[in-house]
Amino acid sequence: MTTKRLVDQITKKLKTERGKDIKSASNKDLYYVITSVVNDVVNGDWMVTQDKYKKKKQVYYLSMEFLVGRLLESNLLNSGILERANEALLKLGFQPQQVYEQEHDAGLGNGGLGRLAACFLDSLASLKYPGHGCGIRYRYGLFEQRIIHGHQIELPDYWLKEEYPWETRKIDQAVEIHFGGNVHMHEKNDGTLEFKYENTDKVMAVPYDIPIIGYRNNIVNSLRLWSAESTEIDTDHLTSQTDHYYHQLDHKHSIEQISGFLYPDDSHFEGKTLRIKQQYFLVSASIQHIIKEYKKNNRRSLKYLPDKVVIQINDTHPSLAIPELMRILMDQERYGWDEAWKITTSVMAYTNHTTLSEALEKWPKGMIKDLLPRIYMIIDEINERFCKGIWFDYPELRDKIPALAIIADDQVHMARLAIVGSFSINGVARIHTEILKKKEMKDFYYLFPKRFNNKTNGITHRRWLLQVNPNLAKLVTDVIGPKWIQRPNDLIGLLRYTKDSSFLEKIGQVKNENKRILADFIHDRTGITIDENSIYDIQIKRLHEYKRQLLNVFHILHLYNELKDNPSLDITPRTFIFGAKAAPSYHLAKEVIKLINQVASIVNNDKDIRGKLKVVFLENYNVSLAEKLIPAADISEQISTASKEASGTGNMKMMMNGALTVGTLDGANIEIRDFVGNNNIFIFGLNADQVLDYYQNGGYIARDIYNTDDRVKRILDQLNEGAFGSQEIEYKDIYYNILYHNDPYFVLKDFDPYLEIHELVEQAYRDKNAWNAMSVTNIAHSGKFSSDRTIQEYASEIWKLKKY
Ligand code: 26W
Repeated sequence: MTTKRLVDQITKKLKTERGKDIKSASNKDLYYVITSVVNDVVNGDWMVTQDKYKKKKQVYYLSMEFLVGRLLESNLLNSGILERANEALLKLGFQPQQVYEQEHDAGLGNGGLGRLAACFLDSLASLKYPGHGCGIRYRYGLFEQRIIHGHQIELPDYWLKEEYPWETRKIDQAVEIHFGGNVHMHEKNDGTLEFKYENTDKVMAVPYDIPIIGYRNNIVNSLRLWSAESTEIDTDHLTSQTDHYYHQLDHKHSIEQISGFLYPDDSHFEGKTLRIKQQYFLVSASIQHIIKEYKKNNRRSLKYLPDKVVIQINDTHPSLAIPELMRILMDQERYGWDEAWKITTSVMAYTNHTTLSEALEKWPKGMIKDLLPRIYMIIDEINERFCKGIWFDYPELRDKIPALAIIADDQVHMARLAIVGSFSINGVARIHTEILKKKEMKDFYYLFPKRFNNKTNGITHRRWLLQVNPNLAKLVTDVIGPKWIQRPNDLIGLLRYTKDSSFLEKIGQVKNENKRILADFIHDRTGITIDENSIYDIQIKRLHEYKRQLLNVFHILHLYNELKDNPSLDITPRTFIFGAKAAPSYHLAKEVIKLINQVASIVNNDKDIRGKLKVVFLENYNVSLAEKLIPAADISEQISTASKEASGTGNMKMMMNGALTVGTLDGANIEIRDFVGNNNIFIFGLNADQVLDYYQNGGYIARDIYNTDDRVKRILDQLNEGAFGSQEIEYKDIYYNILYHNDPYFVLKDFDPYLEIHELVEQAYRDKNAWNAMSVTNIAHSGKFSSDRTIQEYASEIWKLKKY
């Protein structure tokens, strides 16, 4: 499509679809009109793709979260019309970015796990794999964060307030989901058992499909999001009484709640009934859909389902897919247990994303029994057979049965269910998978060694480099040509330019330009002026104790104290930028947010500091904000307590944009280090073995560090006493957590090595040429962290999928 044609189409659609001419049109009008242009381009390909997939093996990625963010710009990019759309908009007198920003982020995820699912969809389509996402169409996404007097306030994120132009409601494909009721067992004449469900609550799952556009390949996959609606009003029982009418409205309301909102906590498991309803709702709707599709496209029996279908379970949240498929195979399709089990365990594959024990899902068994009686029976049977199997076949593990049983201590352990019911179990970075095999899931690894495998996470380089950093992408293409876009590993060709000072200078210029743009944005948003020549030191991720934003704050406070003691100290100016949401009920995390904001207001306004330090907390961190920050990062803070961060993916995004990592040997940082080498990354602190050893054998006493390191004592006392001249700055909970709960995340232990590594950062930054060479080295190796590589591995090693 030429620019001129686009201009014509836009003007025409403005008239026919918005009733506007170009003079009266707003940015919002342009947003809707361009979306409609994309949909026109894409819809034909969508039909053709789905039709061509019919006979192929398909993967269904089941996930409670898909954090897709905005879609217009990436859809334009992938359909190959971004440049011309930009030109057309400019011609018509509009700023493209202002138009794209009209789209409300689809914030249907908490963080890493949800964004990973979105990157995977992009790679699946771009690599022409027949794959679909299945999720929930929450009416409210992750809360919108406001900072008021330094405190986090949560506002509902009603992202569907205005029409969402990417979705299509498919009412004809709605399915029914049953909750509660009772199960009756009958023996049939042939001696087989039949299960009948009575008095269940019925809920309708209505699918909304979103196109997932491959990169310039005419492939369009689907993301199917289910919405809960009540079934037809029950006219049999209608009376004239108004209370009955109210009762029905109440009932309708409670059903719609199932897809009402996304749970905003990704750190502490909470056994809420509504949450398990959401999980079963997703799972039952998706499995019903998958079986219908299979039957429509294949003439063979469900015995051959594993030849055509593979289901990836994104963490344990959708692991009821296992008993649900068993239920359908046995109760509806009349398979016996053994055959049903064989089919199920050849279809299901499970990815683990966390080893934090407080995040593991364990449902009270009474809850599952009441809400999903038949599913409970099936889990119970899976458990019985599994435990019996251990008893007879692995006598050496008999003692461990209580620790392996799916149902134990009146709880259903979802990770154990997922392991037992899947043919593949994968972690998301090398060290994480090793910890699963050697520690968290040791006995399961002993039982099922072949099932365990690693798939190191990745990110889509299309969104996270091509789209968000067009100047860097162009510079890269200027020197190594455009092939890296299809084959991100080719970025390695940049290594040849690490000594080319004119190229390095250009790299520096691109970064500086991105930093200037971010400085303007920060000034607009917060009123804070930042020094464009300062080091932009960025930590953006959910707020968790283990991610140790607190360690970063201690470093800032230390620099502040030093500058207060000696205002003429010569340090390279630094800008510390944070973005982080805390789970609404996570008290300590919210204290840290308050602390960052308080430190910001003190440091930024202290004349003694002479602008050498600035601290910025940007509210409402989300995908769109990440897109603005990442291209401007000099330093990427990846400082989790070693062993705690399963992988991390922000580390990959920032590296791909030329930032240097300050990090612990945790998650994918280790693999980044292996590729770029120790000279191109700043590694510090305890490693995972040391941390795990302390947890197991003790030997760490935080108070000793407080007593011997004056810098630490000073900072902690400042927190305890409210030493910054304001009553409000009292952080006793943080203080007590460190000194009385013995600093569970080793902030004090890693404090000194962290300061040391930051001194190296500062020295390194003084040599711009050397810095830019390190930056290029990071970009050059970042291709290995493209989610195309990850998806390629899932497809060939787990899914056994063929490209279309
Ligand atoms: C309490 C409910 C709950 C528990 C855990 C909700 C969500 C979770 C997720 C598993 C947390 C999560 O997002 N984990 C992150 O997954 C990323 C993608 O694999 C990794 O890169 C991160 O290291 C990991 O923290």
